Amino acid sequence: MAAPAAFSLREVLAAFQGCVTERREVLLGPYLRGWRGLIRFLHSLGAIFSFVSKDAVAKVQIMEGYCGGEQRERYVSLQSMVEYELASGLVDLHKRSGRPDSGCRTVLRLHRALRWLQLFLEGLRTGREDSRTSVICTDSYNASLAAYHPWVIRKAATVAFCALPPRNAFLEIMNVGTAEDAVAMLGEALPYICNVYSITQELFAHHKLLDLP
Ligand code: 1PW
Repeated sequence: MAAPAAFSLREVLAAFQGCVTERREVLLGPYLRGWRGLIRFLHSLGAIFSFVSKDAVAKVQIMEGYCGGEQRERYVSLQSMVEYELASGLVDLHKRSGRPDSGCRTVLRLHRALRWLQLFLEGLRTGREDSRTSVICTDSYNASLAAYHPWVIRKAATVAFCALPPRNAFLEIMNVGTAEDAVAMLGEALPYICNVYSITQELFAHHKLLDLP
């Protein structure tokens, strides 16, 4: 059996780079590949992060089901998904009704988490060498995803963040080279994540989907 390819965060971030088309559509295939890679990365941070990754795994699985299902051609991009699910009345807009989770509400959760990732990586990139990863992570979480989480999840997340390694060790786990190489890679890759985030935000805002239950 071939050894698994060395994991590098560079490839994960490249998936997000490849998911925007010339017409500013966000392709679900590379979007989910990016998430799969991020989840692998979270696993490499240790068991304490498995509760963080578990929900992301569940969300990615739901989306992979749609992307490989009967209506797969409707799930090529976020734009085609939104159009299809809204036109077919598949999205619970006010209250969950017990129907299967829509692609729209599922992607919305990943989208909010992507904002956290973006802020976190940006904080890591611009942070001083001696800055604490756990503080950067907590600050970025509080400025984004925390607003959508009940107290008990916020608490558990904050405890998990304390287990993060120091900044330079963290940059090395990314497997991009030295800490300086990792910082340079983040500088290149982050604009692509930002772009995916803002296109999705615009699309969901336009269709009033930012508060889906
Ligand atoms: C080191 C930084 C890495 C950032 C990776 C981002 C992973 C995001 C996963 C956070 C999950 C926390 C626990 C789960 C909470 C769910 O209740 C919540 N899901 C999310 C993604 O926020 C809401 O999903 P629900 O309950 O409405 O189906």
